[in-house]
Amino acid sequence: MNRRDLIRHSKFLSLVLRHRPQKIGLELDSQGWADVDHLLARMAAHGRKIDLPTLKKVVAENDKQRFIFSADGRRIRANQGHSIKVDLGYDPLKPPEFLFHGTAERFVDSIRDKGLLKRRRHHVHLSQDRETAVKVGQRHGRPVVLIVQAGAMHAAGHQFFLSENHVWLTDHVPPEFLEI
Ligand code: HQG
Repeated sequence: MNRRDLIRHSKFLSLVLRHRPQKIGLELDSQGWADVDHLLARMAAHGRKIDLPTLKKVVAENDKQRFIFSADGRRIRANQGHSIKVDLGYDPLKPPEFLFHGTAERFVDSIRDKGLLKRRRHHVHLSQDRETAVKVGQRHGRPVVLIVQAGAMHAAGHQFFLSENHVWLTDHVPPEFLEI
């Protein structure tokens, strides 16, 4: 499978496992898991037929490890990034002193005013390294990297979670904890 196909399959999985399972009549449980056989059947029924080895390859080679199989290999879910309501079950964790958020220049004034909002996702997404934040920001336009005073936020009672694929998640970053 070439890189283009990998990306195409990954985008489709992101769509149905994070945002619109109903597009193919897929059922997710309350923690966001889909039965693998059911997923493959629903994909096939909607002109997106792939076999199990291909699905495994898409999961294993995904650049951000966006998806994970359950220990028994029978279920699959997205590690983060959902807009539909799911309970990922991550435990609150003490974050590093500083985390990074990549955004676009045109959002900065509003962020300075309101802080970082999760908008359509479940959480605000933060990274442990600046390089990742630059890439995330580039998706939206001219990138700007903001430094989040995560340690101070945590000390003030804000909860943080770490996804399976190492994305830090929190509900809202008030402007006073941002270095812009
Ligand atoms: C911005 C991708 C104006 C925020 C990435 C961002 C990440 C505000 C955009 C993950 C704002 C939301 C998440 C405010 C926040 N005023 N704009 N007050 N507060 N924003 O895509 O963080 O490839 O929902 O800065 O790599 O960019 O999908 O969030 O620019 O890990 O796996 O509103 O999604 O991962 O955009 O990206 P998004 P994000 P995947």
